[in-house]
Amino acid sequence: MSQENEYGAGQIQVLEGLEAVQKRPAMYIGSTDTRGLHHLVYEVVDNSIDEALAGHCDDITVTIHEDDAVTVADDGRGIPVDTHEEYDRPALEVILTVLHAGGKFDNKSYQVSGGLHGVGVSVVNALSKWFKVTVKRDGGVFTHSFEGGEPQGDMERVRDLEADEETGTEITFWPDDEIFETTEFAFSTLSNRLRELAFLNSGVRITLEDERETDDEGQPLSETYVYEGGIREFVQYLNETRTSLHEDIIYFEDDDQNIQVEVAMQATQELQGSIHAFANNINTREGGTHLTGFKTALTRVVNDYASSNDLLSDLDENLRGDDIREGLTAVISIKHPDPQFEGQTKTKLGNSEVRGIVESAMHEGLSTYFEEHPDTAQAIVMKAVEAAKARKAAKKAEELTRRKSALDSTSLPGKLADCQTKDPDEAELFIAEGDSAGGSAKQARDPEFQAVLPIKGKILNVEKHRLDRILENEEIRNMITAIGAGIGDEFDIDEIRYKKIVMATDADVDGAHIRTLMLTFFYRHMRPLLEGGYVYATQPPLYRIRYRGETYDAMTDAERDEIVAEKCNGNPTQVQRFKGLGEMNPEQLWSTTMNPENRILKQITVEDAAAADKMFSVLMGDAVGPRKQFIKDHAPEAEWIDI
Ligand code: 0RA
Repeated sequence: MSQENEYGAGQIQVLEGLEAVQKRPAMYIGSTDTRGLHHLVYEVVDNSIDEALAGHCDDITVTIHEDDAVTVADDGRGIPVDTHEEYDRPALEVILTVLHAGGKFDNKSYQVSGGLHGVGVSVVNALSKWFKVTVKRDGGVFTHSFEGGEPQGDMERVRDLEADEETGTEITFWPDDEIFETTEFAFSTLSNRLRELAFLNSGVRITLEDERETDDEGQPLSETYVYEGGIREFVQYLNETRTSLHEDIIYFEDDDQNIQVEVAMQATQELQGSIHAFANNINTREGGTHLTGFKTALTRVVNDYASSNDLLSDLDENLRGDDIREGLTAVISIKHPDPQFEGQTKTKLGNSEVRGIVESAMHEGLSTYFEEHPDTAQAIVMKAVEAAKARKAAKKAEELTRRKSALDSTSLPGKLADCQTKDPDEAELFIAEGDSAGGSAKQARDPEFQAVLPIKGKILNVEKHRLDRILENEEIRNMITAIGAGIGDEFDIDEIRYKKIVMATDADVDGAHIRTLMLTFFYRHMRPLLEGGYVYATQPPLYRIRYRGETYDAMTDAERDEIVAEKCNGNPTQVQRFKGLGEMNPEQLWSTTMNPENRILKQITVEDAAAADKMFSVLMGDAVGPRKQFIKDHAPEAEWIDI
């Protein structure tokens, strides 16, 4: 067998590797929807962050180009370019064409990011129409390019590295639109994650540029995140819109058995806690051993402090964990050489040794902190005592019975027009704003699988009330009973009666407000609904245009103008403006908003819990300044709230 043939055999193996990814992309990146699309960027950025954590990189730039190609550039050591012995090809090519090859480089064993999407850059290459890489390393500048994962020619050394030039890697890829349902990147999704990464890795400078949006001088929209204070600044940021109970941010760190632990926290006056746990930069939404260790130590230290300072005299029992966590903002971040991720979405940390390590770090750190800052300790205890008292009062007022009746789904609300099917996979619940839209929707629906629940305009702002008050609200009780899966800690996603819960609200400011109130409720008390992707919003058209027996719907003024010009020769028979869902007749409501054949529903997902928490407290909380700023920053898309 000639040398050439051997090389050929190697190539086949390479292609098989990436074909597996192309055949079953979801196995490698979770999904091919917008979430999977954004994971491509995170996958590359994770590699740059690894370089930063190893102390070789402090600047990362992510650029979204006009055609939705993305460039990630870093000043790390650069992907190795020397010959890979096993393959007899440049390591760069092997890393980009062989699954998991990146991990085979022994000197990368420090790697702490990854885990959830630590599948390797080759996966990004496999899922891109084209992929280009430039590496500065070993005294030279090297380039290579790929199409559909296949190398186009050989790696080239294009020039020598200038003496003062830094090493680094620059990757540009264009996601394959035949693989992904959408290839449009969302600035807000990327900015939330990149900001989070900058908080979690203090000192790393991350810039996000969007060339699709330029300012008056033609400069791309650009944001830079760099936080010397790390997760301390994260807590500060989360609390910008909350009223804190003490000035200082409590912070400590520890390193034990090669596991790094960091905790930052600050108590606030709010009712909602905001506790976020990360392992190797991954948001462990399902919690895990680090969170358990944190909670155990928190409850113990606060109770110890309270009893030894005689602060529990009004209370005939100890403080409970959830009393102490009421209104507490905290970020726990651990870095582990071999993290085990478990749970349905692989976002639960499983390593059992971590529990004790975090618990003792937290015990030691917080006890010391309390001794040195008695005012802060006092503020935290007083807030927890207040929460405990409220809890007991609520219990006395037979909160439990009320909760029971609210949960009891044997008696469905009178206002609900239920559907015939009892199969949640098929059943849809339209929650309609106002009695007139509700009435129209009841006539318009297909009663086989569509249920309609009308609710009165503005439901209660749940951000501002404890559960006992929330359950007194009839609209909220109706939603709980109709959905049928309980609420809060007792919410059981397996019991939901509909797998599409559609917020049918008008396309105006009031509609946006009501949507936000509903979303706040779902987010705070039925979060698995959002995490499972069961919540949707209608997107009714604004205009209906008729011309020569045809009808066209337009979502925006611009779309209307386009239709009038292009479809109606500038002379439409009729242009009807829909003011609200309530004004559509049942036929119009069916054809524009409810008929699965041609309606447009927007699925609401929670990509990032910390960002969502922050957004809800900005929009629904007490602080007026930040809310105005938020709406100003996000106008005009503030009308559409994406979490
Ligand atoms: C393999 C080994 C090493 C670094 C990398 C890959 C690497 C990958 C990416 C992707 C984007 N930026 C990157 N930077 C580095 C270790 C290199 C060494 O030991 O010198």
